[in-house]
Amino acid sequence: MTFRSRLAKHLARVEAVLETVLPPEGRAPERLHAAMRYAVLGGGKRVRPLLVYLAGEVLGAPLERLDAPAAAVELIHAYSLVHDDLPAMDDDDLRRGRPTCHRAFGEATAILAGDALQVLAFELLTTDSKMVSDDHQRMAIARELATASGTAGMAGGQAIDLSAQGRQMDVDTLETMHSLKTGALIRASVLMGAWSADKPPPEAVWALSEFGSAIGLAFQIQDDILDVEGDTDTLGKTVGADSARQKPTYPSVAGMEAAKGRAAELCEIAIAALSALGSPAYPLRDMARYIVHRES
Ligand code: GRG
Repeated sequence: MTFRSRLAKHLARVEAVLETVLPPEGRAPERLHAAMRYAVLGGGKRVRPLLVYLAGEVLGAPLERLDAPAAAVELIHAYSLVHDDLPAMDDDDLRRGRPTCHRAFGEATAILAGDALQVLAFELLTTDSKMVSDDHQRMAIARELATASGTAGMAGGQAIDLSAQGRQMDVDTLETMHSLKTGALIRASVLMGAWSADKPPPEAVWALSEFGSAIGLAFQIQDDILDVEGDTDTLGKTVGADSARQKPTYPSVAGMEAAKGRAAELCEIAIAALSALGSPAYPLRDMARYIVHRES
């Protein structure tokens, strides 16, 4: 199967799973459910769920075991985007090519929608009957997602980001911020796939963790590059928003050439981490290349 057709298959799968796990729009409270569905189902590349499927497949996990972890990580991601776009955070008007959730539904409903998406993710992980049956592995899956979302992950990275606006930052601090804010959830996606396999060998989990850390940071560096060189229509969000807010980004702190060099270097580090996993890991290698070459 080509990489492209594998991605198309997994994309269709996660879209169908998300459609089923979200509350139907006609169920009360209708406006809240409509806002949740708007935030999740309105496009997006689905990079994190794709990584759950691709990493799980490397270690032989059946696809139906990966559905709930894949949907759960996208629910958390969608939640983070809704809250990140709020007036108290980035105050953005455009997301995935249309008005942000608070622009479409109002601020209070957007906050609630984000909150409800977060708990729905964990409800899914604790109730899905098709996930891996080993209790320790199920706990590990929930733990990876929780840790990557909290103060040692997204929320912590966002806190550094908020305090850094308009200030100087060195490259090491910037990399820490990026690894927490964005990288942690991408690494968690890879590990949630790994923990879904039957007794994953510790060396394989370690290799996938290294892979996830490297592509997680590379993903945010490419996001910074696209904030300068991308196109608003292709990206579906406003280009130049980070520079306008005087946010430290890789190009603003280290220069564009260094940003591109570091993204390429991290891609190579990620691919090297996969070497012990052999040819089953080729789709993850292709995913690493996509992450640093994407235009949206
Ligand atoms: C949600 C736990 C939690 C805390 C709230 C708001 C916040 C704290 C953190 C923000 C994290 C955040 C929004 C990071 C940006 C990551 C990023 C590069 C988003 C864009 O991801 P893509 O390109 O978007 O995968 P699509 O639309 O394709 O899904």
